[in-house]
Amino acid sequence: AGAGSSLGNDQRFTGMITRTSSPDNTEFPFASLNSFLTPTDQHFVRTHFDTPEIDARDWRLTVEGAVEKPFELSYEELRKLPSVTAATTLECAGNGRVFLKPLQNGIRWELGGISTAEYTGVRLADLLARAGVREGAKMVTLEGADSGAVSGGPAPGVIAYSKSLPLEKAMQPEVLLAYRMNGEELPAKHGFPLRVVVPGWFGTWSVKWLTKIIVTEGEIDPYFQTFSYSVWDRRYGEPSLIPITQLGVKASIARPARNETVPAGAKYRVLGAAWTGGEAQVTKVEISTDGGKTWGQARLLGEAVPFAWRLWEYEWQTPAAGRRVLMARATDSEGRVQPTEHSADLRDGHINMIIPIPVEVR
Ligand SMILES: Nc1nc2c(c(=O)[nH]1)N[C@H]1C(S)=C(S)[C@@H](COP(=O)(O)O)O[C@H]1N2
Ligand SMILES: [Mo]
Repeated sequence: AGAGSSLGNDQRFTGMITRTSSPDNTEFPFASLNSFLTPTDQHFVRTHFDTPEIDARDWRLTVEGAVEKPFELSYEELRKLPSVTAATTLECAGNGRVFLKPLQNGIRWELGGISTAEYTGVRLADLLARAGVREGAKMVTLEGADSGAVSGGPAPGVIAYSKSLPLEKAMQPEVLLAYRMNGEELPAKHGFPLRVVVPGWFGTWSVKWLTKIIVTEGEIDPYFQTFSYSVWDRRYGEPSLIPITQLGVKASIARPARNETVPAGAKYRVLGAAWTGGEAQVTKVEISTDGGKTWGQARLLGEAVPFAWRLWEYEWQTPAAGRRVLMARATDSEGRVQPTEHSADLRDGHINMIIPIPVEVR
C-alpha cells in the first residue's frame, strides 16, 4: 500500500464525475480510492476558463520583472534542464463544499476534489536563480495561458488565471514547473506543456498552462487570491481577507461510501486517506463508528511521503443492523487536529471539518 502499489481489493471505479463540462471540472470518485498515486485519467480537474490549446513548438516561458537577466525558454530547452520527480497531493480548496451548511455557491465537490500524482519538472528556484532576482523583490506572479471574464461580484473583466506566490515559497526546493505527470507527458487538461506544482498548498497555487513568471518588488494579491481563494484573518482584530495557502489537516473516508449498505456482524475494512499542509506529516487518524462518541486508531499504510496524502485502514467489527455514522479525524506533526465544524471565517474554501459518513448496517 505504499507509493505506487495498489490496495488490490474492492476496486470500484465507476467513472469520473462531471461537475461542469465547460469549463472542465471533473471529480475523482473518492470511493474508488485504490492506490497512493491516482491514475492520470482519474485525477480530478479544476479549470476556471476554457482549456487553452497549446502547440509546444510555439510555446515560450518568459521570466521577467524585477530580475537582472530576463529570459525566455522553449519547451525543448526547458526539458534539457536538470529535473526532479516527486509525488504531490493536490486538493482543491472547495473539496467537500457540498457538505457545508448552509449550502454554498461554487462547484459542489463531494470528497474527490483531491488526487495524488508524481510530477517531473524543473525547480522554480533554479529559473529564478538564473534570472537573478533583484534585492528586495517580494512576489513571483505565475500566469497561465487561459483567460476569461470572471463574474459574480466585483469583477475586473477578462483576466488570465494567475497567482502571486511570496518569493520565499517560490524559492523552496519542492516548488516545481512540471512537464510530466505519472511518467507521461502532462495532459492538456492538467496544464500542457507546463504547470506549476506548489506542494503543501491548496491546488489553486499550482498554475496550469504556465507562460509567464513575473517577479515584483511590491506585494500583490490578484483576483484569485483576494476575491476568491481567500479567508478572513482576525490576527489583528479586524477581519481582513488573506489568501489561502497551506492545506488543512484532514482525513477522508473512501469506503464505506455515504449511505452504503454494509453487512452486519462482519469485519469491514474502512479505508481512506489523510493529508495536511506545509511540511507537516499526518501522525494519527482516529475513526469513530458511533457518530463521534468513541474513537479508535486507524493504521497508517505505506510510508510518509512529504507533501502527499497517506492512506489508512481501520478494521471495523460491524454491529447488528441499524444506521451508523462513521467519522475520521486526522492529527499532524505540528499538533493540529482536524476540526469538527467549519469556521465561517474560512468561507467556502479551505474545507477540512470532519464529514460524517452515514451507512446502513444490514
Ligand atoms: N491556468 C490555470 N491554472 C489552474 C487553474 C485554472 O483554472 N487555470 N485552476 C487551479 C485550481 S483551483 C486547482 S484546484 C488546480 C487543479 O489542478 P488539476 O486540474 O490538474 O487537478 O489547478 C489550479 N491551476
Ligand atoms: Mo481549486
